Amino acid sequence: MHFSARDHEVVVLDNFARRRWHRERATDSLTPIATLADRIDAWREVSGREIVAHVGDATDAAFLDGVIADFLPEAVVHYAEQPSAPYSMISREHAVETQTNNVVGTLNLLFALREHVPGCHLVKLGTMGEYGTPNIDIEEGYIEIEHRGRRDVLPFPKLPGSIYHLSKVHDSHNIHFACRAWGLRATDLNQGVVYGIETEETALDERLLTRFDYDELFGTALNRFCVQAVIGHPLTVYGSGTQVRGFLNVRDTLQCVELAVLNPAELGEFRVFNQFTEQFSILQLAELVKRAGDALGYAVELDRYVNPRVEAEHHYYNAVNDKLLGLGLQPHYLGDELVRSMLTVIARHRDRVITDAIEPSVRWRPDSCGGEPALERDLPPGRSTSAQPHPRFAARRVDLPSPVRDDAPSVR
Ligand code: USQ
Repeated sequence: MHFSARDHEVVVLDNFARRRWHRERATDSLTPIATLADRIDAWREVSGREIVAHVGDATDAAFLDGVIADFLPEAVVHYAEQPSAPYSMISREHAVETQTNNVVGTLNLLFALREHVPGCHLVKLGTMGEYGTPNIDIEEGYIEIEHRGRRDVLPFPKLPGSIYHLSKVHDSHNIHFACRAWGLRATDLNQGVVYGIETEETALDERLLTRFDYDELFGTALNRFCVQAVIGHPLTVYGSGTQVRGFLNVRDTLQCVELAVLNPAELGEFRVFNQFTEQFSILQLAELVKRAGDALGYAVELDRYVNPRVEAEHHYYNAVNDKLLGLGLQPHYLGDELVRSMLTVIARHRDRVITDAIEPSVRWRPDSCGGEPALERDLPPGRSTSAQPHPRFAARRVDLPSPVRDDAPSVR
């Protein structure tokens, strides 16, 4: 809709996987999502513009080839991936499905572009989670290294934190190779955690709403906290909450994709942009939601959960995000007012909240947590998981809340 509104000719491909994954888990978007056909009709009514839809799967080579050969796009925005870290960690089947969907879908697309439109610009949704949390500044895709007296600019080291994040690392390597070997052009948008409900276009008509997930699998931290505040569920802070991530408003994701498309990579170039606007710790987000919620009369509480994931909680984090800003990105920053407005929109849909979908149940190390309480405060007196790590996983620890480390970058 964002591109169509700006007079681009748009074709959309969908296999409705997200709807299926939600049905499988008995969860749903907070906002009601119309069928694709109804949304296209609504967009035509509201804008006078036509979006053409093809229903099919990116892992189906014949389908993808057919659409690409017919439309001959100047740019492809590739969003067709299973995007949830916890979903990919449920079971072997979910891990295999995630990597098959993501890696094979992207590989098919690379071959379709090579075959039919080698000059087309691929704009691929990557993730900041490809880098993990190294104890050095995170560059945009590449790092200059001096090693034994020689220098080179090489891909930035990757430390992905889930099978899902790994799938994006594999994609990055495949796309980079296709640029080097076949001369394709691509931009990898290494996106941080997205929050927000509305975009300029979805606000035009209820039938154009985009999804807003708050469940354990597809909901991201801030969106989840906002729904929890409205329904009176304590905010589900995992571990100490001192994990730091890059975040951005959903409106800014559209600006970023547009900027990437309008300023294409060179032929043969694999370009990486870090796509986030601010860094926060999870605890800072929870405190922000508490403040905004309390101001609206919700009595917001925080609960610290034994972290279901394996991730560093006390760590250095400073990621570069100059490239999109250099192209003209105008960030919408996070603040009390924005959170209050999210809470207000969420309250309109609160009857749709499926409360069973909120508690975390997927654990990165399932066999290490049998019978262990979900909440830190339910652990036996005097024991925290940091005091007595599971013998098989001595690195696992949950500490009392503490501020972001002194040497972490300042946060807005
Ligand atoms: N977290 C909580 N409580 C919750 C949910 C999450 O404390 O209820 C914590 C997690 O432990 C983690 C952080 O918040 O430390 C972020 O988790 P998330 O679920 O909001 O986001 P994540 O799993 O990292 O994945 C999301 C998107 C994914 C995207 C990624 C960007 O689902 O598609 O790639 O954000 S990034 O985080 O930079 O890798």
